[in-house]
Amino acid sequence: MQFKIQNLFSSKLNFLCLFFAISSITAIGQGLRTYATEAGLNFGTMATIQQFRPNPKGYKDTLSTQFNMTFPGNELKFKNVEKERGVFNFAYSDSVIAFAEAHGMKSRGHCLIWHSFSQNPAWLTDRWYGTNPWSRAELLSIMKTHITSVVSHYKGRISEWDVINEGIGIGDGHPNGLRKSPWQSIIGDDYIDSAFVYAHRADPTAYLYFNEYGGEGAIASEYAKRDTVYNLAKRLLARGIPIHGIGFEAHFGNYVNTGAISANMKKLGELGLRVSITELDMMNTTNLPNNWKNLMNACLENYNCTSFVTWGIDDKTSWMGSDCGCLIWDSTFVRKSAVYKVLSDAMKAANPNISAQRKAFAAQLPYPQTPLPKAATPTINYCQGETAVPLSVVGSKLRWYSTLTGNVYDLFAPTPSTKDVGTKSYFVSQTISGLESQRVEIKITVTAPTTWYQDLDGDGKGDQMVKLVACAQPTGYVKEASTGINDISSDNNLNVYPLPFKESVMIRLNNGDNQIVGVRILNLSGVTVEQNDEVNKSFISVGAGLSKGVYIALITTSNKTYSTRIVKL
Ligand code: 9MR
Repeated sequence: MQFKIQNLFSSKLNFLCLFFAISSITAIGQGLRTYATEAGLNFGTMATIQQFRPNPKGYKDTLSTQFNMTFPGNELKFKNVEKERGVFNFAYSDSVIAFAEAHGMKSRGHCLIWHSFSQNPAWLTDRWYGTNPWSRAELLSIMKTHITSVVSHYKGRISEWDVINEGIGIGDGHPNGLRKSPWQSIIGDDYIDSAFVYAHRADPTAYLYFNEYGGEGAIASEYAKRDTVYNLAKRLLARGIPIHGIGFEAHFGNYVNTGAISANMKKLGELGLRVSITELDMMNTTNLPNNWKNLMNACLENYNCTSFVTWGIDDKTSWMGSDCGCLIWDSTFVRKSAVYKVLSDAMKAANPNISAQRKAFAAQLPYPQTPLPKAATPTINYCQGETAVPLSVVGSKLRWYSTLTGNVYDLFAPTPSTKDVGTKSYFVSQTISGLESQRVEIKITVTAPTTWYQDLDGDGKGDQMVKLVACAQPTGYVKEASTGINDISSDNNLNVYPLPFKESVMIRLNNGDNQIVGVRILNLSGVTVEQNDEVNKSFISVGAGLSKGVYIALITTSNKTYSTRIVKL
């Protein structure tokens, strides 16, 4: 060691190198980066190609001494990374990620799926609309390839991904507030589920985010959007989707209600979610440094606020233009002392208990490694035909998300035997508040006796989400009749016993026009035991031998009123 030190001082040049190395270590020691690291916070910024490549005014030094997280702002967007279908270009993003790694910084991945027409390649958008649009299966497969390739390329290296960017469209008329983007319109609402599942599979160590602007809760007129994001996250979590965080873009104006933002962070934390401020810029930074202070404090007081990221370092390359004065460094790359000071002071004063909590929380592995929220218990009942709804597999249970109620039901825990291995249709149904019901046919590939998968892309191999096809039976709602399925009535010639519902369920099919078109008895694995598909009848029956005896279900209909009788022979 002594030898090395002597050698180091042996020339003026080496002495200067050491001097700069020491001063840069000193800068780290006193900069925002250090205070953030002490608070367990990722303090980050995206690196613009315009600044990063030419490296003006020591841009890279500022990046590595003041921030502990950086990533490419634009070059991981679909348009740039997969300009040609299936051909990926990571040239620029690799250089930024390598820079981050060389300087012990973390990275974000921005962004996988975005609706923006101009930010997607022409080969993709050419068939978003028009006479020959992508089919659901095609677009899912494109999405799967894209997400899998990009996330896998950085497996273990990018700590958090914006999986869906700006997927809310308040005013688009979607009942759950989703943006009616081509992704949503062609694939369906479950494009979000699938995107998260694909990303999680490609890198189970990465934290996956839904990134949104205007969902922060900064101003009252955006509370509806804030709540929409919250409700979506809650539903995704309830059905086992691996979502780990919400991105608050935070492109703010002069007024920011940081108290409301903090409350929103807390609420999301109660769902187990992280919050990252992902694209922060604020108008009038020079004159209103307290907006920064208050926002930083909102983050620091919530242990689940794990990243605080600005959308660039300096005003010159800000997407808002230099007149906005939106960032911490001005357009001549001089740091704005007031805002720099309030940020440093806030981080230095961070509550050590919360910082410790944040560090522990941030170290948790992304679920599903951790337990998921418990789902409600289902009631399997009868069917009147409905459109397909998303299902997922949680453990060995089939979990169904009802689009009518927004509820989640764990339907059954099938234990298929070895002979069931292969792709097979199962039927499930759910009564909604006694009036309406949904029924779906699901094709499930059973690869092992206790493992159920969905074949999402038609490649014959199981995926995690369950594929749904439209109900094969006539659809339509019919109000439940005066007598319900559990009603037991007597028949002159027969003894009447309850159907052992614990082991079976009867389904009445109808065409919504006072005609029964089928009746069947299913066991609780959803497998039809017996069925009768006679059409246009006002009286129909089906019998089934179950372990407790032979049962016959009789249904008569008149003027859209159904009578159901269950008899045991
Ligand atoms: O700042 C980004 C700008 O350079 C790009 O031209 C533009 C389109 O890719 O995206 C800007 O960043 C956006 C981000 O990706 C998503 N949220 C809004 C940001 C500002 O428009």
